[in-house]
Amino acid sequence: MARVLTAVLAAVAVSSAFPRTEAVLTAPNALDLRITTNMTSVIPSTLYGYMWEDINHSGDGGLYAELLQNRAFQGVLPGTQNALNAWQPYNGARLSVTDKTSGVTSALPNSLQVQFPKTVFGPIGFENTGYWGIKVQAGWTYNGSFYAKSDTLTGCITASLRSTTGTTFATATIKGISSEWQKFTFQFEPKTSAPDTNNVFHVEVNGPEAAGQTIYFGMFSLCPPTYLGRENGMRIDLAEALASTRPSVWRFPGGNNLEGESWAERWKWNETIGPIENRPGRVGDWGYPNTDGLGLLEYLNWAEDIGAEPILGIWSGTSIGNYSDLPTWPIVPEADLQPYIDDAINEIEFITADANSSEWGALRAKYGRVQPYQLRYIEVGNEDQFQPESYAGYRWKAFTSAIGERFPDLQFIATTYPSTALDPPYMKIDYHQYADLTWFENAAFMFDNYPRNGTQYFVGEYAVTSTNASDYLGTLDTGRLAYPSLAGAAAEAAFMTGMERNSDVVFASAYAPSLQHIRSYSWTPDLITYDAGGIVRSTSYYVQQMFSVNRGTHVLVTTPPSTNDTAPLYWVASHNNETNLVFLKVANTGPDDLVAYLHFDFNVTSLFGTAVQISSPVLSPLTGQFNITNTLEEPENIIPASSSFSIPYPDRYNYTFPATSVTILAFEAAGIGS
Ligand SMILES: *[C@@H]1O[C@H](CO)[C@@H](O)[C@H](O)[C@H]1NC(C)=O
Ligand SMILES: *[C@@H]1O[C@H](CO)[C@@H](O)[C@H](O)[C@H]1NC(C)=O
Ligand SMILES: *[C@@H]1O[C@H](CO)[C@@H](O)[C@H](O)[C@H]1NC(C)=O
Ligand SMILES: *[C@@H]1O[C@H](CO)[C@@H](O)[C@H](O)[C@H]1NC(C)=O
Ligand SMILES: *[C@@H]1O[C@H](CO)[C@@H](O)[C@H](O)[C@H]1NC(C)=O
Ligand SMILES: *[C@@H]1O[C@H](CO)[C@@H](O)[C@H](O)[C@H]1NC(C)=O
Ligand SMILES: *[C@@H]1O[C@H](CO)[C@@H](O)[C@H](O)[C@H]1NC(C)=O
Ligand SMILES: *[C@@H]1O[C@H](CO)[C@@H](O)[C@H](O)[C@H]1NC(C)=O
Ligand SMILES: *[C@@H]1O[C@H](CO)[C@@H](O)[C@H](O)[C@H]1NC(C)=O
Ligand SMILES: *[C@@H]1O[C@H](CO)[C@@H](O)[C@H](O)[C@H]1NC(C)=O
Ligand SMILES: *[C@@H]1O[C@H](CO)[C@@H](O)[C@H](O)[C@H]1NC(C)=O
Ligand SMILES: CC(=O)N[C@H]1CO[C@H](CO)[C@@H](O)[C@@H]1O
Repeated sequence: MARVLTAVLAAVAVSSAFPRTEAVLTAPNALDLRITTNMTSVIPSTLYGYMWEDINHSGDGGLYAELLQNRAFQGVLPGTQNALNAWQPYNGARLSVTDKTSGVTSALPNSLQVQFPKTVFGPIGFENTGYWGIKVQAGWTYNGSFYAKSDTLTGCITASLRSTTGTTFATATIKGISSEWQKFTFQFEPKTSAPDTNNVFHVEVNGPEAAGQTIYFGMFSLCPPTYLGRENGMRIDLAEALASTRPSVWRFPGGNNLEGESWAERWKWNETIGPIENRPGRVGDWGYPNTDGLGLLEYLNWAEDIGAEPILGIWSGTSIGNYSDLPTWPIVPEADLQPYIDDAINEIEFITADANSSEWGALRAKYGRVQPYQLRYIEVGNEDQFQPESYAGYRWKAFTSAIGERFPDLQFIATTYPSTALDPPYMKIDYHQYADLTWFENAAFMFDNYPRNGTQYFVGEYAVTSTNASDYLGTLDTGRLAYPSLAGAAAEAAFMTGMERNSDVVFASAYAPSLQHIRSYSWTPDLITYDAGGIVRSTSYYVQQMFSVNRGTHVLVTTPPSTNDTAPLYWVASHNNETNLVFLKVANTGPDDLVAYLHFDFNVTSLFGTAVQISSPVLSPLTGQFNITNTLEEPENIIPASSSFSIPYPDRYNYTFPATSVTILAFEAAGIGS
């Protein structure tokens, strides 16, 4: 079919400040769009959510509330300068990381050795610079702790929160140090907020008393109030931002960060549980050590707290170490796979087994969680299309058959390309896509003709990454986006209308990655960007939130259906049978305002409808306003605007969708689904 509708789909002048071209003004027609009462698929409750791994300090230095970087000297080489990352001496103390004295626990062999010169004037000590700063907030209670020992020094230690220019916000005195490791705890309650994040955690002793002596320190922690007050919990602003999109799936723990650089460095669930002193941490896949303070139970609790269902990734026998050496990437041979399968079975048992009848369930109870967690989905590996032969050859079968035999109610998600046949056939597949805008717009229809044969998609990672189709994973110079743009978010929304319309085939989705620390990142763009002090929600964030929060239970048929021919308008209509709300979600990815004459096969029963929308306040393609982004400096360039509009006729309404916008209309209706 030719692009018939494009001819009749054009802009209508609306009273707005938007400048427009003559070509647009001469095309007066609009789209006639009927929303019918016919329902197609039931929308699964799992449709929208997140993919999670510790990347760009999304975990350590991000969602995990811990404020001290390199708090326990995990994943570093003793004696090196790098091992002192984020630590600095104060007034001439000599710092080094050592494993020559016994560590706090066997999991944490490294300690901070602090040596004082023979002659010292004034206080002396060291500081931690946090994750590129520390937020000091009046009214917050900061829980602090560290381990210390010294063979000779018995005087008191002063810990404080202070600015880099010497203002002290809170202080605590620690007494009773001895030659054995002891844990010291304290609290900071600053009375004033610091004006910026140029603050440090400062530790000092009396110089003349300490002169010539040595103290060892280990496992520091400084924790502000957390989301829902959970101990060892989440940073409140980031947690609230994610929670307020009401995600319903949480895929974790990776991603490449599940796989490890080598087999030995893979994410090991059993080393992320229990007291933080028992967690060795690991060299993560994204350029920095992981503390694993954010471990299996923290993730499961978090998912439960925000009402998201976990999708648990299990290690499937490959690591990414020799990425560039493809296809000689190391793979566990079939004969050696059993221990890794057993490990996954133990992990699932730890999560789901009764506390009284299972060794692993009992361990979970010991760590504070008696009740088993809900778990339905197991994802076998990550992006195994890079090793399809062994995945199809034996890995998929080995994991799914052994785990399936033990846990018959679990559903498995495969991670090869959809074109790879697997034995047994996969019924769910994780599909990833990072691409330019045009790809996402075209892909708004990719699921429309997918066979309804029981196989379902999890669109487990996706984002518009670039304005440049031929270099969508390139650098910022070649079109890679630093932050999600308005145009990119509109293209993602176009794609999401296709996912929702076909949510009998697409049972879940996850934008990725979620978070980046602006001072240390590698993958752009991300949904939320932050520094030690604040966060910025991106245009893509708002699209995720708008789509997720405004959820129907059933897809409604529209005529014409959203197709290539109606581009650049993309839409999906749905009905929620609990609230009787009808939703119309529309992306306009084009440079012109477009009108739709809406007709309803039902009666709108509310006098008012509501609209939530992101669009550009100023429309100027020449200056690239479609590329407009929210940044830490300008976090509110694009924020959703809500409005209500009266619906004078129960069965029709005209609505103008602005250029490069995403809009969700909602109104109450009678006579659907009865
Ligand atoms: C709605 O469903 C009825 C009954 O199945 C069918 O006759 C009609 O063509 C459908 N309308 C649309 C717009 O799909
Ligand atoms: C801080 O410590 C207090 C007292 O021990 C405790 O009640 C509270 O839960 C802790 N807060 C966090 C976020 O761990
Ligand atoms: C990568 O390859 C090199 C040599 O080719 C090998 O020494 C190394 O162990 C490999 N790394 C991993 C993680 O397998
Ligand atoms: C975790 O399990 C692995 C086996 O997969 C084992 O080698 C390792 O020792 C265990 N670690 C701990 C701390 O129990
Ligand atoms: C587990 O056993 C304890 C006593 O040992 C009992 O109080 C508790 O009810 C049991 N829990 C379950 C879930 O069976
Ligand atoms: C939509 O149009 C684009 C560009 O013409 C094409 O590549 C794509 O296959 C079309 N999609 C569908 C579902 O027809
Ligand atoms: C469903 O169809 C797709 C596409 O042809 C195919 O890849 C998949 O294996 C099919 N699923 C089943 C269960 O036959
Ligand atoms: C709404 O639809 C769902 C899915 O079909 C169904 O399970 C539920 O019972 C319906 N609720 C009402 C109030 O009709
Ligand atoms: C809408 O309301 C009118 C007037 O009350 C009524 O005649 C008509 O049947 C209703 N239509 C539907 C689809 O319920
Ligand atoms: C967005 O920016 C890219 C790269 O600077 C440019 O090629 C493109 O034309 C811009 N798009 C719009 C709509 O301004
Ligand atoms: C929508 O606009 C068209 C064209 O201006 C007009 O004929 C129609 O009455 C309008 N419909 C409503 C519900 O305002
Ligand atoms: C790929 C990668 O590791 N990117 C950056 C993530 O953050 C670290 C700093 O902790 C950077 O060094 C990496 O380049």
